[in-house]
Amino acid sequence: MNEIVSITLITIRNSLYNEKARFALDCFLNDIEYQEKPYMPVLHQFSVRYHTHNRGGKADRVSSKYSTPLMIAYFKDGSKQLFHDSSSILEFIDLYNKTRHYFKFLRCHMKNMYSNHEIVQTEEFCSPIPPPNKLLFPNPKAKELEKHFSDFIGPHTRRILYFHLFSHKDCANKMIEIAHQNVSKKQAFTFALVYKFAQSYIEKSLRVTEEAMKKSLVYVRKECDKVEQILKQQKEKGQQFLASDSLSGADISFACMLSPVLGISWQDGFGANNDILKEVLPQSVLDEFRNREAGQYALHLFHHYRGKRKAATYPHIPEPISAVNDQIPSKL
Ligand SMILES: N[C@@H](CCC(=O)N[C@@H](CS)C(=O)NCC(=O)O)C(=O)O
Repeated sequence: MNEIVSITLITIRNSLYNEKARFALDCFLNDIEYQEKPYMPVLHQFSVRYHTHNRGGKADRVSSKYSTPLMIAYFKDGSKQLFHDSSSILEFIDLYNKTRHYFKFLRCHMKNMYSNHEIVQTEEFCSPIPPPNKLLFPNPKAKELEKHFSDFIGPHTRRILYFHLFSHKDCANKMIEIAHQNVSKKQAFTFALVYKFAQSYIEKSLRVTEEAMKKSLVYVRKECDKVEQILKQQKEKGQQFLASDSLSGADISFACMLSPVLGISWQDGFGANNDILKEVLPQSVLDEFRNREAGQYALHLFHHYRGKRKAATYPHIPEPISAVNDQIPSKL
């Protein structure tokens, strides 16, 4: 098996889709170090173009062909593979884990077959497929929900957040401050020169208008209703998560896609410093989503399952604190 030796992740540091990739890497591939190269919007394009020889990936409904996350996996045989989309990153992690488990299973059996010692029954020995709690996609439902949340919640929560950020009276300073908290000094200074262009690019490409934002709010509310319904059905089956009895890609995707309207930051477990976003989102939005069951569920996932970053990142972001807020039940 061609093993991964290292991973580079090109990100827009504060983005929800990038957090989805980090969350999955930190939880499901935490024995492999990855280096994050964080960018601010617009400046990310230089890095994506550089690593893809200007070709980029594939544009989709919600992003351009130069979008992030871009993951580069370097293998033992010297080859590398590029992944241009958060869902394909999650699929790859899942496939990689299944493959290496299968190889361990084979090795284990061979060892037992050819040794005179007593048979050792390890976890790998029992089945060629890893246990469901080691899988991002333990069943087709997990995959379906993961994609659904990415396509139908992410674009709306992102628009809501950008609308409030751009209409804030101190928008310019807030944007520059976010840059100083999340990317290198040099990049933050460059961003200060281009933030106006970044703003109008984002406004146009993501249709950040008041009318669209209001519609987005309605969509997100409906999606939260659906999630609450799923959680209820899962509880009736005795399962605590959205697609199975353990954390899956569906849960990670939901938590990350809802995160912009929760004003989530690293104190909550998020892998970037988003403190300022809490200041720009209206209290009514924060209260609404943080207090409803779907929001509590997303916060619960960040607090208890986000996992720790293995690789050192630059600039340094403190480790997520899993301090449990009184309002968040430890078990839902
Ligand atoms: N389908 C993509 C969407 C990613 C996406 O929208 N990324 C945004 C950041 S939130 C981005 O990089 N936008 C810049 C661009 O499209 O050039 C995925 O899931 O990876």
